[in-house]
Amino acid sequence: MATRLFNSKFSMFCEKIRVVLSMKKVTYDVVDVRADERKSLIAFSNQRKVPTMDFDGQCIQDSTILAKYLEEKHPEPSIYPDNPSDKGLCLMLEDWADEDLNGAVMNFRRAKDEEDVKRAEKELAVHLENLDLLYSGRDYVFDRMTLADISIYAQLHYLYTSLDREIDARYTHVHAFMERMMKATGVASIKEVAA
Ligand SMILES: N[C@@H](CCC(=O)N[C@@H](CS)C(=O)NCC(=O)O)C(=O)O
Repeated sequence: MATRLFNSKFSMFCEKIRVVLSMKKVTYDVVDVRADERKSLIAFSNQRKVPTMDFDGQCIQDSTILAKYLEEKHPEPSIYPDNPSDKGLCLMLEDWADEDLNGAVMNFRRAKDEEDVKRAEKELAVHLENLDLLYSGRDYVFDRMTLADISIYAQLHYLYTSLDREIDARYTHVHAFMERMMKATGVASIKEVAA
């Protein structure tokens, strides 16, 4: 019996969960889904998406559900703020990062020509401007690192690890945030992913 993460190294949603697992010091085995073209993942879970986890035979899928499950199983340190109202905001930001910010980042992957790239840059710039304001004068969204920061970091990090792109230097607070997150997650270079 074991805890297993069906993992794809460069998936932003897998990175999000790997950071949560590391924060909570959960030990687990990694199944690289690219090694067998997802055959063992499909055999275990009947679907193709990662992150998927195996908790002694119990299958749990989706990074948001996994984060909640891990928090229940391993409450310390918490990935959510203590205050219920802040927790609501944290969950909204997690959802925003997973959906809206992810959409803006993935536009680069889907881009077919220079026009598409220009449109993607414009859309991402709106989010980066907002994030730069959000992280001005504070290290994290709340008083310590929470799932809001982890979710935002995982999406932005994908620009470097998988799209060979950089965040414009004018977003100084976003850059400082990325540096903090790299330090906290043990990532030595921005092109590396959290193990
Ligand atoms: N909402 C899901 C998104 C997961 C997701 O989109 N995973 C991608 C990799 S980043 C995947 O496995 N895609 C394979 C497929 O859809 O066949 C989550 O939070 O876990």
